[in-house]
Amino acid sequence: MSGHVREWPAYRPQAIEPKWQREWEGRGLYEARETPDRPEFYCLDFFPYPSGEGLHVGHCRNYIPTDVIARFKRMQGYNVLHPMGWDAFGEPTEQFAITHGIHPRESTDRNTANFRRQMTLIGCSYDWTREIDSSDPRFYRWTQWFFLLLYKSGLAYRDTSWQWWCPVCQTTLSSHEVSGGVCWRGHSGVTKREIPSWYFRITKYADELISGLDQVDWPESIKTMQRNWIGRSEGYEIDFKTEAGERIPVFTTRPDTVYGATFFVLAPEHPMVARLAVPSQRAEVEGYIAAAVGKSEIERQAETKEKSGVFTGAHITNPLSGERIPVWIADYVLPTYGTGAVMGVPAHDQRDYGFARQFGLPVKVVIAPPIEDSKIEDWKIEDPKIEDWKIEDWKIEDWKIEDLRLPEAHTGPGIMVNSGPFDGLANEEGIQRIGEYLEERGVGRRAVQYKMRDWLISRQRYWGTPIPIVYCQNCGVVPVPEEQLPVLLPAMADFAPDGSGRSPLARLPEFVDTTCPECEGPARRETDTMGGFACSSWYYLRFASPHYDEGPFEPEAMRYWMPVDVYVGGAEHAVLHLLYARFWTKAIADAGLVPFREPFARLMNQGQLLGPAGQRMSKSRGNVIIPDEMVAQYGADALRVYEMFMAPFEQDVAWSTEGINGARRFLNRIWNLYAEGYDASAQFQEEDPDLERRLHKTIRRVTQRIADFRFNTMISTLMEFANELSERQRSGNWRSGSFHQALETVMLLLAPAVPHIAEELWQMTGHAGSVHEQTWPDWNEDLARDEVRQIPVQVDGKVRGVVELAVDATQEEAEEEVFSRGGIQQRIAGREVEKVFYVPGKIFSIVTKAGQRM
Ligand code: ANZ
Ligand code: ZN
Repeated sequence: MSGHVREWPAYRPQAIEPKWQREWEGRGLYEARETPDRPEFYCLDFFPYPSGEGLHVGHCRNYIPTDVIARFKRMQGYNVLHPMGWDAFGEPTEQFAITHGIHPRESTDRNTANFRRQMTLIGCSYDWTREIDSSDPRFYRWTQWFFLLLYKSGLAYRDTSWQWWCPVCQTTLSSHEVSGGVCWRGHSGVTKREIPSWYFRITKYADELISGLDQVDWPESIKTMQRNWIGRSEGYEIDFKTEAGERIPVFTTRPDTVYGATFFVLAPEHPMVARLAVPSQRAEVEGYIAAAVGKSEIERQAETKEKSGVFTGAHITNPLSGERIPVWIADYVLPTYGTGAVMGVPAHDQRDYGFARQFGLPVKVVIAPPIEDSKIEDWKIEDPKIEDWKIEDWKIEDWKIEDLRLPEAHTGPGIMVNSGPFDGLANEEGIQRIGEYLEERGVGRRAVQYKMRDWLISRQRYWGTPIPIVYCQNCGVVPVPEEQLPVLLPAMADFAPDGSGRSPLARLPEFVDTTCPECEGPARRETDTMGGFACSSWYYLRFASPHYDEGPFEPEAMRYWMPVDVYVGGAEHAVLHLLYARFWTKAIADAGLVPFREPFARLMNQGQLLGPAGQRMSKSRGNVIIPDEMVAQYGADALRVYEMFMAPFEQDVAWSTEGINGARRFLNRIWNLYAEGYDASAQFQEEDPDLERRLHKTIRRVTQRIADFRFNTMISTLMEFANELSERQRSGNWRSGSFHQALETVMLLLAPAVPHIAEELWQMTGHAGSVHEQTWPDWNEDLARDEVRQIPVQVDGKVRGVVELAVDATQEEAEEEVFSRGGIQQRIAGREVEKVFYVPGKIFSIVTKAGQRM
């Protein structure tokens, strides 16, 4: 083809990419500026722990899309803050250092250098002048400062009680970091130990941590996990009375079942246990307690396991029914929830049911299921009256479980029976009425309970932020004065824990022995360090003014940049980091230091990238693919295209070599388009209105799709348009002003996604400056408007609605449009969709599983 402006070499990303990376870095293109003439945009990745293995292509699914957004926003005229730093303090780093026999300082520096190199390699546009490292004294000085702030605000306190202890990590852990007896690092066998520890009072913010979720644009699944984690329960405390006249309150969410309590259970740790147990039972009770405290909460609460327990020999009186019921001790009742005591209602609570079964205790039905409830059949009450039951028929006080053959507790709604003056009420109403009644009689009150516990921050480990506290014989607990910060982490060659349960720092007298800041007498330093989640709870604030040394952040910079506009990372951080950071922000806001209460306005979680065979990428499976190799073979831009195109952003997907090959072919096609079709000197006479319309639609779609995190369809839009252009080139239909204009614009549209090839083309086609400093193209609404058609939608063969679709809508776009319609969703009504057909321009058809059977 003619029209060459100059000799075009072949597309060789390996030559182009490092050249531009050096050039951009040298020109400070990505340094975040705070100028009043532009709006700001803060685009942040989760704080990575710089592991020794470096990045694999799975991590790139996080860093590439955020890079695209940062570049896109810059071109849209924003001052963009897109920083990177290292979550270098904490357990993973220390463990790596111990296994590899190097000091964590050295491994951290080595690993962060490697991460930085790899991130540059894939074209990330971070502002490296703002790089931070949480293990750097210039950073952790402020982590300590925040500890003191929490301390002064009454949000940090020391407590000695049973803590989770991981025998492998050799440290105490927060209850948040333990699940099913396994610690967050994957070690099983977590037990409990009594070690004095520091806690952060996150429970003070429980309600706001729930309500604040309504103000942020986060995935619903993460919000739900946080709500469940906080676990707010509304209920009542009801006072039962011992023979000696002492009150023991229970916490219940079901006051409507109070007449159904047939026994009473105390947690083994309950303070009343010792006083209640009658002498003949005492030995058995003590034996039971000793066994119970060693078990994990999970073991104790498992619904399946056989219940264990022991009778105290004592009885207690139900304040409403006046019944005397036996008091038991059982480990399924936890000391840390509610009041540590429950009323056992076996007919309506599954755990109580299991307990009653186990020990032959009576079961008393007080909520009768609606007659149409199929369960009634299963109950097999051999009583003809059941057919047309009336409330009177349910006077079954003395029914034993043998008679009733209740196969399980009836936990659903129903009508109250056997409940004195409340008989006949719907149980939901009963909750209200019994609540009022309890309050009137002064034997109960409203109560709210949370599952979430305070956050234990002490770690008996070396590699962390030293807790800035001193213990003095005269003055007690003394915070280290601000001007003495940082309390430096001393160098230590042998920093492995020694099994004593104390921090390795306790072995250094020169660290431990100090003088009291208040009385100047002899004092000892706290030797525990803070868990790594302390650093990640505030690091995002530091990026706004990373070199500021009069405080953790410069107030002006804080107001300018925060909150984070988009925050991107893996879904595994749903509760720990993302909850802790919200808590710190609220505490900092209450101290009057920041004007916002939620740190992350929008959150997105990328899907996992699995190995080629669909398994998790891991060193042990040997299926880890690293970007270095892919970049060497295909180029960073091809890797970027493939990572975005492989699947919707949030979806898990397996790696495919064919896929990255395809991405590379796409870039070759783009390159050739310019090599053969770009003519800067020609004067074009002709117009191509059809191409112009397509161009403006492409601009609109690419713009909207980046903003919506639909990177895969953003790429396919670019591919379709490139095909369109190639098509015209092949048919010789390309010497128009419209074609030329399209080529000019496509370079800009490509720039965020494939920054290197876009820059090279920009330069090859004789433009000045960097393509990344250009303004993002606008579309003309008249030209971009889709020609639409009314398409009937069938569900299981019947037309159930009509949607408006662009004539050139793809199957994917059509599905998106159809399934977002409430009316269609109603028609499907929860049935599983089996197949979907779209006959372009004619009909959209949905076949459901149930529909197929019909
Ligand atoms: C009587 C009852 C009857 C209950 C019934 C439930 C159903 P959530 O929703 O999780 O807050 N409970 C209270 N304190 C406990 C503790 N320390 N250890 C174990 N269980 C405890 O659960 C509240 C219910 O959990 C409470 O309501 C109590 O059992 C139990 F048909 O009281 B319920
Ligand atoms: Zn002192």
